[in-house]
Amino acid sequence: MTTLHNPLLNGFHPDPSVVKVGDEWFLSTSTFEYLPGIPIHRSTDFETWELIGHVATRPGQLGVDEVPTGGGAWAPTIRHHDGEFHLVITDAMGRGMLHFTATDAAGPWSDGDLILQQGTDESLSGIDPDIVWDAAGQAYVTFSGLLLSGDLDPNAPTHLGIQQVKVDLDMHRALEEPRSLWSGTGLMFPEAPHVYEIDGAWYLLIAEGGTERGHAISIARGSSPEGPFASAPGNPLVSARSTPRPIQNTGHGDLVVGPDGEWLCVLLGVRPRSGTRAFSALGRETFVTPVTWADGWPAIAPVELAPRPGTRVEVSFDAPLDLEWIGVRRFPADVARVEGGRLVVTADGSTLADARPAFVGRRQEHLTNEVSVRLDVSQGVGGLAVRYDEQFRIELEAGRGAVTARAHLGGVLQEWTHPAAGDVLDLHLASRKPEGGTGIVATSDVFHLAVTIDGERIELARIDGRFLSSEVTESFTGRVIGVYAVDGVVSFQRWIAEGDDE
Ligand code: 6LW
Repeated sequence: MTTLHNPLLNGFHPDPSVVKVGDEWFLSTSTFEYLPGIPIHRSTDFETWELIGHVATRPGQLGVDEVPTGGGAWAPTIRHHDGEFHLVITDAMGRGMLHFTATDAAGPWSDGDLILQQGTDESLSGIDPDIVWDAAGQAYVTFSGLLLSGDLDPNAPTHLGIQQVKVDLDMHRALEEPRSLWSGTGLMFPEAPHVYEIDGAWYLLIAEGGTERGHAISIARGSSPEGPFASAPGNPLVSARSTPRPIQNTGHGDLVVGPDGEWLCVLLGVRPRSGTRAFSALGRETFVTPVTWADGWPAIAPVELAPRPGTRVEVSFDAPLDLEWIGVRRFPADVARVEGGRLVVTADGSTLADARPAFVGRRQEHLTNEVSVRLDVSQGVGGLAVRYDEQFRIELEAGRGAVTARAHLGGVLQEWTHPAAGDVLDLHLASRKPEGGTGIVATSDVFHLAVTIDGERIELARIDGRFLSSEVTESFTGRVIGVYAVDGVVSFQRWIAEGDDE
């Protein structure tokens, strides 16, 4: 019997899509402005998942270098057809709606072709594309008709419901104007469509209600990939809204047959904490839940929390960076190099307030977590930071004889500084449950920022963690903890990240 760990993928991995190929499963998620983009995880048992590569590993595959926060790689669909992996995705406020292919899911993937409207050289307008083929091999792209303005203005998008076009995949061009399909039970933001042929019937699965607490999954059934689709009597199939469940915002699902031959649904969710469970520090993660069928309709079980044991990651930089390291609108290799057992980051005039900082990091994967780095600031200034985006970030910076903790919270800045004569220091950035005596209670977590100087650990600051949560930042991503340089060259000798979900 398969053990369904939840989260299935810890840390910000929203909008999951999964495909079964033989006895393996391949899962893709959104990455927004981060690079490399669109990770592919592989499993042979749906329990252990290995990050095997990314779709976007080369400049130009995505156009994220100028996208606003939260733009970029939104909501892939991964499928396998005629011996090839296919992935469709919208590079929001970047290139547009794209189609990638690969013979090996680990890559290399193709450069990515725009899926063009009929009669123009413009990309199809919409998000959350899905791709499916009928028995004759005709490809259908089904998507959420969201018209995005140039910036991510919540009042700007116009929702046109769920739409579909037949596509000539050789020409990467729609063969018709978008047709509207069933678009849910009337909740807001019908999106994340997936079309399946199951036991001779065609199903259209969607998310509706918005990716926040009202998120839900609904389904409809028809006799053709084009519909018409009739709504399931039990819609919405899953939603955590108004429930006390520890996993909230459940929605944006994809169906697949699991190792036991039973159907499963992977979907996004959050693990909010605080007195009213208001703040989701890690952002939207990937979860999984069982699906059963009756009378030709699926029933999706509520998502049960089943956290994996805590982890400890120790990196001594004597080998190339592993695939978990990501950069902000730039590739890690543009920012840092591994040299002589150190990770060397060279400042380029940018700071974490800029679009493409000299920063490379990893997702925060645990609700209770501590990252420690040993760095040498004899040639520069830099440190350790946790970011949601340019406006919401916390820095622990060393150099020029001092260590400074700095909280940038939506334009409000507070700093704490301590003298530090040495060049080689240990910096510590921890997320801990709120505890009495810190004066900060009823929140998701508390950041503790400290430095070890000559063997003595000195705490500089404690900062309420709520400000770096997806609800406060309204950022589609999640916390990313990394190293950076703002002047000269900073070399990092060791990275230790450990945490758990207690
Ligand atoms: C994704 C869409 C959504 O494309 O957010 O809120 C977008 N819903 O399904 C990014 O995750």
